[in-house]
Amino acid sequence: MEKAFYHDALRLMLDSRYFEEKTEELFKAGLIHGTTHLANGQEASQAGLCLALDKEDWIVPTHRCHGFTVCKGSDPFAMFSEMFGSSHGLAKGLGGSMHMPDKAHCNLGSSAVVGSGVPLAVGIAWYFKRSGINNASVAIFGDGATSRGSVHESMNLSSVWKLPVLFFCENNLYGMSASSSDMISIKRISDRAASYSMPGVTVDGNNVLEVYEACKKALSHIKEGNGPYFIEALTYRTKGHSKSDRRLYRTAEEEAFWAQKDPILNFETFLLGEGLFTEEEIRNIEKERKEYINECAERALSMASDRLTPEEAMAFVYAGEEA
Ligand SMILES: Cc1ncc(C[n+]2csc(CCOP(=O)(O)OP(=O)(O)O)c2C)c(N)n1
Repeated sequence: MEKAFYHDALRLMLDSRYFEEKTEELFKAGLIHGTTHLANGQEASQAGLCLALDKEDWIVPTHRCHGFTVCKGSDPFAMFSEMFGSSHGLAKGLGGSMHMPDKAHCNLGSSAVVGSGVPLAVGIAWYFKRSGINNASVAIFGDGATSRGSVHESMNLSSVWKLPVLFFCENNLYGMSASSSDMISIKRISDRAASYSMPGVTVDGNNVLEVYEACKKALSHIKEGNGPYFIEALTYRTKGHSKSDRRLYRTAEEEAFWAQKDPILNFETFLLGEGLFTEEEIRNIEKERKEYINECAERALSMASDRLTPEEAMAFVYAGEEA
């Protein structure tokens, strides 16, 4: 692997982490309203997946969408703007934290309805197959979503029709306060793939290289016309489910255990251990990315009062598909 690849992997994970840290700060300062779902701790699964995708492969993320959106290439300025409700946002300020579609970066955006993006990803895959386009679509969802009928129906139909879709399950061990071990009848969610005649693997979702390799393999399988593939990335969200969650349902020991599995720290230790980067290079990349994300946030904040007028908003909502 080239040094540039490792650099990209670190850069994407740092951008995602700093984006979440800044978002939390802005919420606490009362500058962003509504709610938000942070994905601190899940950066390896976001970066590993997006590094493996071609530019024209589509993703359909979940309510916890910031990291995937950053890693797929969206401009953090437009993402912060979206959360400020400004017209410079990805949905011109009408969507907020959970709704960040970005057609230019092949990201359909997400919905607050758990599991609802999965059939949409299957729809994109169906379009690809019918049109003879050799791209994949990725349905991203959490462990909680795997108990929803829409996920099972999507897996079944895409397998029957051999559609180019990657089912990417981020198992962060909880659906709100419900532990996946209490809510899901099997130990490895990826075992469900067998019921729908598709390959299913579980990977260390805190190891960016492992996620990347698994996604590369899955995407080759998919693009060779073999139908869907299922990846379960085992990870942990270090923050609460949403901003009001005090995490009373889990222990300090559990959180400490996962803190030492931090995907960024572990990747940096790997880069240093292999002699791929020096300590100074890593600190410089961290500094550069933090400054970049903070600058995007500040610029978005300085223009936060630019809003669509009610007439513009209506015209945008009811615009044709080219809008
Ligand atoms: C259909 C539906 N049911 C319930 C909710 C409330 N809800 C929001 S997020 C969430 C947990 C989802 O857990 P998971 O799919 O594991 O994703 P995570 O939040 O862990 O990323 C629930 C139950 C919802 N938004 N939609």
